[in-house]
Amino acid sequence: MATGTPAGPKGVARSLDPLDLYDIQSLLSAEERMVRDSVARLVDEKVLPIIQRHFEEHTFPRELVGELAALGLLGSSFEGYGCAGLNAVSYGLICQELERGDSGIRSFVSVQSSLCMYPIYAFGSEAQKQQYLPRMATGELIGCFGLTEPHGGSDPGSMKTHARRRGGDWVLNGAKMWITNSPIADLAVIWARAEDGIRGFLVERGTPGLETPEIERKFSLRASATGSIFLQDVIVPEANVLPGVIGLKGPLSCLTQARYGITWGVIGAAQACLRQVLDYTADRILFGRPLAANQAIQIRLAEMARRITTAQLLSLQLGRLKDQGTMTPAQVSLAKWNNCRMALDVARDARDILGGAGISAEYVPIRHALNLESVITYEGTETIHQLSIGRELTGINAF
Ligand code: TGC
Ligand code: FAD
Repeated sequence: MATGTPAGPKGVARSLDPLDLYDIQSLLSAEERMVRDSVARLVDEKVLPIIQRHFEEHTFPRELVGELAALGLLGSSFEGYGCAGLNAVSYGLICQELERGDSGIRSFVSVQSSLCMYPIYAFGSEAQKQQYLPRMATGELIGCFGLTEPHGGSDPGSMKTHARRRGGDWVLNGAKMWITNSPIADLAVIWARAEDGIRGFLVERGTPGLETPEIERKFSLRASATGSIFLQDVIVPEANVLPGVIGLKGPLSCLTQARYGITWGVIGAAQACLRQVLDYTADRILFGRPLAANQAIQIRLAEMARRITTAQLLSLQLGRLKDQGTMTPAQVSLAKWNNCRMALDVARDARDILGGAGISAEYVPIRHALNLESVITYEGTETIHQLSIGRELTGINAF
């Protein structure tokens, strides 16, 4: 947004962009700004007009997949295989703009890019990369990532899903729960315990014994498809095992990629809420003056801007560290915790400032707040990230 915002009701001139008080955009390269602006246009023109209906109807807007792919947003960070080869900050900006639309759309891109294409790119054989990545970049193949199990997602090391060798194949048995995209996925990256440790398996839809029922009655991420995965004597050929990793560090390093994107994404959701309350409180007249003229309201708006600005600086520096190859999981945990908490608090407070209108689908905060209840939980709950930082600070594992 351009600077030089018009004067407020009392005629005080304003020079800063309320959604970018520290002029973060001046720290972006021309290419990063171009990526952000093109995704912002897509969100304004294609996502915002339809997203509320999909949220209400509890449907994933599948019609957007081609649009996301056409802009190069699926696997945008990877080199080759039909991918755009963008840097980490650009990926962050993509997440930010998509989540300004809806967390469900950012979730779709996170899962496709960071949780499905990334393990194939990082740990797959050349044949697996050639077979899957180009078709995932075009959206022809949709992926899902099966790590969480019904007995407790915070502790994936206690995984029960297992893989046994049978001749040249593997036989998978187990259950996964809360899996984004599983009902619509063509390919599932399944993490299962083998004799030598946790391994990743590429399981294609249609494989006998694989079921992916949708989880109904969600009050959050309603424009995203979430399901279970049941595996009963599912036979996977050796060619579909990821050869490059054994152990929990395989799935955890995928989570690091996705959590990084989430730190940016939630900023977009918070910005959408702040934008809405700035407009609303300027127009709504109570006690003979705009709601925005009350000190108590201005303090709440200032608090939102302070927290958004802090989150922007965290994510930008995290992105620069990622681009120079020095980002660590504990740094990601700090930003995932801080930024999700920030966005959820902003969305809840924005909903309150709208009064009764705050519960209406005509306004965005209630949808973002409901979505963010998932975002603060998945990819490691707030507590898990706090304990990760505690472990980094003390050297003591308190999990
Ligand atoms: P721990 O002993 O700490 O680690 C085991 C091995 O993994 C390595 N490691 C990591 N590597 C890369 N990135 C990370 N973030 C890593 N964290 C750990 C570690 O070095 C070790 O390697 P090695 O070689 O020594 O074996 O494992 P732990 O069992 O103590 O667990 C640690 C803990 C609690 C942090 C971990 O289990 C955890 O992160 N739990 C939360 C699980 C979680 O986030 N699940 C998310 C599921 S996917 C999802 O939610 C998708 S939503 C997507 C959407 O819709 O957007
Ligand atoms: P639990 O692990 O049972 O945790 C319950 C509570 O206990 C939490 O508050 C937690 O913080 C707390 N807790 C846990 N351990 C400790 C401790 N040591 N000390 C103190 N408190 C603790 N997973 C996937 O694999 N793939 C996906 O695509 C995916 N998509 C998702 C989409 C949605 C909409 C949702 C809601 C979840 C998704 N998940 C996915 C699962 C998600 O990662 C898990 O929900 C999350 O990791 C938490 O696991 P859990 O729900 O089993 O909670």
